Amino acid sequence: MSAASRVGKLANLSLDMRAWNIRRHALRMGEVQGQGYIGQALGFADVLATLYFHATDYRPEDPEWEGRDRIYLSIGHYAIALYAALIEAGILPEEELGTYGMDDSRMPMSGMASYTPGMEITGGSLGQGLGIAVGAALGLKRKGNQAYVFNLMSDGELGEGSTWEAVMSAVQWKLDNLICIVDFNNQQADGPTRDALAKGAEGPKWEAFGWFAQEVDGNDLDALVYAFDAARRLNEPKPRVIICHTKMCKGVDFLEQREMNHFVRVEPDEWSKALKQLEEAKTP
Ligand SMILES: Cc1ncc(C[n+]2csc(CCOP(=O)(O)OP(=O)(O)O)c2C)c(N)n1
Ligand SMILES: [Mg+2]
Repeated sequence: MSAASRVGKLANLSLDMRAWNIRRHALRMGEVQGQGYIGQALGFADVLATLYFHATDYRPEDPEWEGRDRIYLSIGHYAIALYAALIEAGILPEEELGTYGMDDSRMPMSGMASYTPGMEITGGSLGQGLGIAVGAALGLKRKGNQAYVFNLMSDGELGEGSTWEAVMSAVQWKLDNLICIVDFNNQQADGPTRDALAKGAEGPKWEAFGWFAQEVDGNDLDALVYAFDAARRLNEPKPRVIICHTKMCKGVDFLEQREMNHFVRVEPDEWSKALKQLEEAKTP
């Protein structure tokens, strides 16, 4: 089944409604714990909506279907964002979000493959995901499997040497079935990425290594659709990267304005304010 027909089958919702729902699921999960990596989920929601409702093939009723496109969450701390997308995609039930971060929940704070359907790898140690994705993409090619591997990583992971080893390896193996998505939110645990080591334009670095690179506004759904289509359709034997410039906490302005929003704590009375803000921003 194509992505388009699957979306039609589930419900004919637009991508911006999907992104809005992903943000709402994430806020509701955050409220369960009073805190969490909410900023990443709000900022990355448009990318996830495009990924799950435009760019990939999967079967919600059979998450391990051999023909599925693989989505690898290298950034384990973004698990709340992925759970929100998996709920929206029909892979996880919405009722379960009330268990977020609790003992025995299938939604632990850091993503773990053995706990959660649709969580393909156990990420979290920064810089590991792309290497795993390279191995998986090579394996799929050797088996003649047409699926793509999408590796979801952060700008903080650009400071890990293992990332760049994997970047070179992917070129060596001509992995045209590998699409790396970088969430460039210009934020790390202790401050802005641009103050750490990513001073220059990102695309040319990846191109210099031999990748097909695109840089887009990661909160612009039209730009994302175009970039994902271009990445899939490119007829050249090289891996592809989409560097998505996103805004942390997008959609909730009092959270957007916080300077340090790597891990957000929200006061009990602020959750309803955040949900209300999101509601007001919803596109009719
Ligand atoms: C190898 C490794 N070093 C350090 C950490 C601790 N850590 C977890 S998230 C994080 C911030 C990394 O930057 P990024 O992923 O861009 O952060 P965000 O955009 O989510 O604020 C750090 C240092 C880790 N998980 N793995
Ligand atoms: Mg970051």
